[in-house]
Amino acid sequence: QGYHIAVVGATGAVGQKMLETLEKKNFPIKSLKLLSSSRSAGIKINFKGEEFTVEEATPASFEGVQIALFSAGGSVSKALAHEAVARGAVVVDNTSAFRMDENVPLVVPEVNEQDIANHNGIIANPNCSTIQMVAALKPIQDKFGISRVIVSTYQAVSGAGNAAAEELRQQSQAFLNGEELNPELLPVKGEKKHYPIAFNALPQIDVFQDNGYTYEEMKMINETKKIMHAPELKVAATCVRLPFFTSHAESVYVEVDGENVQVSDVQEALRHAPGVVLEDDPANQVYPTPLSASNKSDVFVGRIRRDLDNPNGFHLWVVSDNLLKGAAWNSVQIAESLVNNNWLK
Ligand code: 11C
Repeated sequence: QGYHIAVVGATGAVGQKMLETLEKKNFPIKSLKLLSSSRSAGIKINFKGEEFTVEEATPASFEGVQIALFSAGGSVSKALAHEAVARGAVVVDNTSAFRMDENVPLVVPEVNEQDIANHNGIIANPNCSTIQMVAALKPIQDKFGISRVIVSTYQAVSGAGNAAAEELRQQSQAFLNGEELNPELLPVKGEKKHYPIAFNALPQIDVFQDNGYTYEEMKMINETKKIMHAPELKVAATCVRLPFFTSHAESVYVEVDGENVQVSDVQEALRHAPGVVLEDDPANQVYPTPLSASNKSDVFVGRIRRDLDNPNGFHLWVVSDNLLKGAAWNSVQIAESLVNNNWLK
């Protein structure tokens, strides 16, 4: 009973969470291959009490694999995803390699699960900051229609990988000891300049595009329109990295089409939405934070209030674990949907 599964990028921040999630959700597995770049090959990983040795991913690794969960960076996906598909696997890709490809569904199951049915072997998992925002926007779109979204993010360092988390750890200790910080990685590995993340805020996630937006901001803009099937939706984003480890938080401003929509209507729409938990009680200081959302699968929403100038405008605070709903859990949900709907083909 179960499926032949491969996890590509098994030693990375998201790969580790994918394994934890497969185990926790008891995904039906007949065989498991843990794959990576040659750099991490040979590392031993425990899964359900059994020791697995990570192997270097090659085209031949995918013989007999039914579902391959990729999270080893865009270049690995570009090199190997089609090889996996050619050998009969369905790929759930957690990188940006194929997200905007019109032949590749880009899926958050609570929003557009049905798009999975049209896959051609690859299904893309969106960017973490996009996933949590569209999960919160979808119930509002369904009930009232939406025309404009403006988001500012407060993103955890784990979004940039284990090495970025380590950089925050080391710099925090150095800062408190009054030592030099020596930033080497953030905001972007490979960029000319680096800035300290400890006790700081960096308004750059990923590289700048010609229009002045960063790639992270453009991902939020373009992916949101694709997932929500709303090419005309107006979206603007400012993405900021902050010095905490897990969960992204977002201040989301949304304009609804419906007339006379009340805060309680928006709360009601979100209260019953799949994968969303409403934590919105200012009188009792109830709202989500990155720490309260960490290690949980859901998207948490609070601080819902009407704009003071535009009666159709609402402000929301949206928080979710970037490595779980933002990556590993969303990928495993897609795999579950493939299996449960008989969409493996
Ligand atoms: C970050 N959102 O926090 C990014 C990480 O396209 O899947 C996820 C990158 C991606 O740095």
